Amino acid sequence: MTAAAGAATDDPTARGGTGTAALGTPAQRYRMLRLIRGFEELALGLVKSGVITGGIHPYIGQEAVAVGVCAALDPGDRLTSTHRGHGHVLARGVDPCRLLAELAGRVDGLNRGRGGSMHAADLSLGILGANGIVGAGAPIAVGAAWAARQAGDGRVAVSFFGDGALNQGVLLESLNLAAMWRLPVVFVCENNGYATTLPAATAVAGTAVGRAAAFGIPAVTVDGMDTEAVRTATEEAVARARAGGGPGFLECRTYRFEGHHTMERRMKLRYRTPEEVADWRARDPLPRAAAAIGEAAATALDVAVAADLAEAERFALASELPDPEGALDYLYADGRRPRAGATR
Ligand SMILES: Cc1ncc(C[n+]2csc(CCOP(=O)(O)OP(=O)(O)O)c2C)c(N)n1
Ligand SMILES: [Mg+2]
Repeated sequence: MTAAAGAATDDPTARGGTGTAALGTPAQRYRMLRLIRGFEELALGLVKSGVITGGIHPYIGQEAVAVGVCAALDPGDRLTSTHRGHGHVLARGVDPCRLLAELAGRVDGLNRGRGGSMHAADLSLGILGANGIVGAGAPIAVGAAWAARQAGDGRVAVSFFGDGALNQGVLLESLNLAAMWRLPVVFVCENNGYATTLPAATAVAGTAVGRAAAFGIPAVTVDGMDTEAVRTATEEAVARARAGGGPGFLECRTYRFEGHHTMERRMKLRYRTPEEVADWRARDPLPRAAAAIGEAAATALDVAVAADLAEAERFALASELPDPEGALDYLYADGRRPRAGATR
């Protein structure tokens, strides 16, 4: 990473957005797993120190899903993300400098510091947005898949969502339309067992894959702690969708090692046993991916990632906070400003 950091710029593409992440080799995939893990650890520290305000939903533990899915995509493909979306957008190629600046609300952030943790978007990378509304990315991905079909451009859309979205009506509507119109969309359910503190076991009647099967959509359950298993399953679904075979559905069984969000520690919630957390930590996707490339290669990549993250922190902290006078800028795509008083 070499770009000069810190100068306030009105050009959100001044840094990053240069292309989707290279995830073609096991080493590249390990590097991305490590980058996401390290990014989240860095962000957790910056929440604690007050640099990032408002909290975040850490993706730690679920990295294999983002990396496995994004490794199976082409540069023109599109995706929609969730409230727990840092891993998705990094795996797609977003520059960690600009994502960290976004989390810290800085002018050089991916979205000029106006989106924050839950609304990262980069159309140049096909990222149609993280989303604070559970399930709300699914119809957007279906729309993107329909647009691709109309254009005949062979693009596929991916919709990431959690087990909490399985009971949202909009997800079922999205599955139905995608199946009826045989749209090139892959639904990726990250089943981490909980929606906030609510166990999926007590909230989801039937199963995740059963919902897809009810609409005639081919669905598989995958070990979401295994990057290669996720990648292989995604490749199959993507190939079928691209060839006109319609939508696919993956349930990736995974786990978040941290709390639902960064406020959770202070709330002293007890909805998971230490044994359960330890069992899942023993299935951490990083050591498995490191073993595949060897210790020396993994250590070298750890060092390279640490340098990238140090640069990201420097970049984010050097960037300025936006001028409050401009709070209403960029609300409309055509550059209009809302009339005075319109926000009251
Ligand atoms: C429509 C809607 N309902 C409720 C919420 C509040 N909420 C935020 S995250 C969350 C849990 C989501 O669980 P899941 O989809 O399993 O994702 P995870 O947090 O486990 O990654 C809820 C209920 C919301 N953001 N949107
Ligand atoms: Mg969940």
